[in-house]
Amino acid sequence: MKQNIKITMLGTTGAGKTCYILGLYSTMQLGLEGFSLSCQDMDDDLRLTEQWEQLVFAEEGEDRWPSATGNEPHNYAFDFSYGLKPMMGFEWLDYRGGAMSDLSTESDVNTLRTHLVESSCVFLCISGELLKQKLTESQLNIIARRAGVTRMISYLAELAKAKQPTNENPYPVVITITKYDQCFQRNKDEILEDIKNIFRIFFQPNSGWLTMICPVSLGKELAENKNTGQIEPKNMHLPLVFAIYFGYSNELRQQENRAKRKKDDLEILRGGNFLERWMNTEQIKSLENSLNNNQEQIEELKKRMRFLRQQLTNANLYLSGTEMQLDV
Ligand SMILES: Nc1nc2c(ncn2[C@@H]2O[C@H](COP(=O)(O)OP(=O)(O)OP(=O)(O)O)[C@@H](O)[C@H]2O)c(=O)[nH]1
Ligand SMILES: [Mg+2]
Repeated sequence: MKQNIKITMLGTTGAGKTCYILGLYSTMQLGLEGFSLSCQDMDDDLRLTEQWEQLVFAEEGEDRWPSATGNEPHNYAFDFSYGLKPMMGFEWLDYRGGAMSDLSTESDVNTLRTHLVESSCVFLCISGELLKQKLTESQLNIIARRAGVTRMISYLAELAKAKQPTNENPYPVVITITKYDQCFQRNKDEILEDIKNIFRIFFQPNSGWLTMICPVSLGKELAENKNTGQIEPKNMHLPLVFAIYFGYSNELRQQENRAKRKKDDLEILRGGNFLERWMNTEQIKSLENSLNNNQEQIEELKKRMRFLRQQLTNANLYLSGTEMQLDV
């Protein structure tokens, strides 16, 4: 079994992290466009299902919502599948947003930092509640602080040191606008402009961040009344599809490097004189087989990436600030 990739969502307390993972799991548990999600640990399934049912079926009122996450973070491990065939495993940390602005003497702060530095993709969570109106320059600053963007940037600076993103080898980030029902009445392009101004750092030339801006919501009726509105999740799967796409993209790069090394080795072995070639027959054969194997895996990865990419054709994607589309 392949190793799980890790995904971290950064966001302050109340930004909607726990609700996001609940919404993501429950919409994908039954399958969405052929994709599905299952927990690697059955107890996690119970834990998530219970909270979800509370949200959807329990009596209306404040109690339907999960409580704020305590200082014991919970690590979930999921399998992302297509037609029930596992495509990739990933780990998700549900932690209290307060940990983002605590000293590193708190134990959950270190759990979060370790998870983040090992992550293949980061989701930054900003609540639609903060984007209800067009923001002036001075409001932008206040909102950025309220959304914890300054802390996010410190965390990402640490990540950038570990990953060294470049335009050739960019690092994927999803800015998820949670509770989008709260700002739904606004013009989307205007919201995108506000987001780019709040998260300016990701939209700089040559910065090497590949950013997707993605609105998500647990239901549009929540805009009217969050305690009685119907739960009807929107777009929850898209950030995950993006993260899995880049999980594959990393794997593809590794496979391509391996194939290249094998090709070089083969060339040297085949370049020998008759006697040398005869002596290396076995080695040449085994390298050829292993190269074929690599090439099959490369084709399979590309196929999966093309497939995931189809889900993202309407997504708002930017490489170092320039709007772009994915290609394989
Ligand atoms: N209108 C609306 N409200 C939402 C939505 N999702 C979450 N909320 C509200 O936001 C509150 C906080 O969400 P949580 O997911 O608990 O926030 P969190 O980021 O996990 O917070 P901590 O655990 O304290 O870090 C919920 O209790 C809901 O009241 C949504 O899609 N729409
Ligand atoms: Mg929480």
